[in-house]
Amino acid sequence: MSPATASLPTAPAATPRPSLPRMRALFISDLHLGYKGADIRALNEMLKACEPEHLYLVGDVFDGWKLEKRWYWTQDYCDLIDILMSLRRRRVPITLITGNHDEKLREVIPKLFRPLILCRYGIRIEERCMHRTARGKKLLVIHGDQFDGALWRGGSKIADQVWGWLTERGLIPPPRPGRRWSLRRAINRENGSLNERHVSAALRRAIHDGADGIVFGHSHVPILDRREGRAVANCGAWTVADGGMHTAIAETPEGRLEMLHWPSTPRHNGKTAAPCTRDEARQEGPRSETAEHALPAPVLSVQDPDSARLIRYVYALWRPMQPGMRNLPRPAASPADASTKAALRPTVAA
Ligand SMILES: [Mn+2]
Repeated sequence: MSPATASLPTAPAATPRPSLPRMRALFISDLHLGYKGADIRALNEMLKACEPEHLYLVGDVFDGWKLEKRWYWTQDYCDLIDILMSLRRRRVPITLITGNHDEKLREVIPKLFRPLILCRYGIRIEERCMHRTARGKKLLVIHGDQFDGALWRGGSKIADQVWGWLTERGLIPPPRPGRRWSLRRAINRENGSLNERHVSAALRRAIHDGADGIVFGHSHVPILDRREGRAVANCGAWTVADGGMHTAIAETPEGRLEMLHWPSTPRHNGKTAAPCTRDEARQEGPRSETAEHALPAPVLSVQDPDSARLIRYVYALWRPMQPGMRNLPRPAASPADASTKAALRPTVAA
């Protein structure tokens, strides 16, 4: 199984959308909604350009670690939820696999809401699932944080917080213009075997579970390989991309796995979407409570009233401890649904 590359546009914003291959299933992971380095605009462009028969979101869809510290939501996120809702209306099954950054979805109370989310929004939430390909092969779909050692699992959240604090304040300058310091790159440089160990652990899990292959994410390092007769696929990520490319894994109607590449969103200054640079951090000023209130909240809107409800559910799950900008979107036509509000209220206590 050799990784095939989808047609690559040079500038997605300016050129007509490329035609992606028809796909039976699309696997994307590590969207990290709530993290400023998430390039959801590029993801939206790709999702609009393809028509998967089944969509798998393979973990870390929401960056709860960031959201619970400071609520951050953009129009691109709203558009993404609208796209998911439109897929649901076209009866495309959506499976959301939980990851370590949205681990709250694995807790007891959110688990109780899974049937409601499935029934109302068409999104099935699971820790892992088995996808059956057109050739009848079983693919284990799992985020992959389960393969981390206990020590790394405990340390990664602290490392993430320290790293986020430093980068968002622009305290760590990029080593040279146009190239940011990357935790992943540093890990790869310092410990090239870390990723290999992750892949080996994934393969062992696939063998253990009697699967013919495994699709995962978590490390943000895209892989499509065949090991010991089994498919091993890492979807990559939709955060700041090395080389300006995001990736996804697709299953063709014939049951073959392919890696899709999609360019990251070019910014007006030519850079790719990224966390705050030093200058931007300075412009935004200190993140005190008063500063948050002084900023005009961006006006967000969604097309589908269900999208607004779903986003309120996400807000209820990761309601930040500090009061801040609570920019929740309004549906284009906004029928306030009192019954939904009542249904969502219990999760606030979670
Ligand atoms: Mn992860």
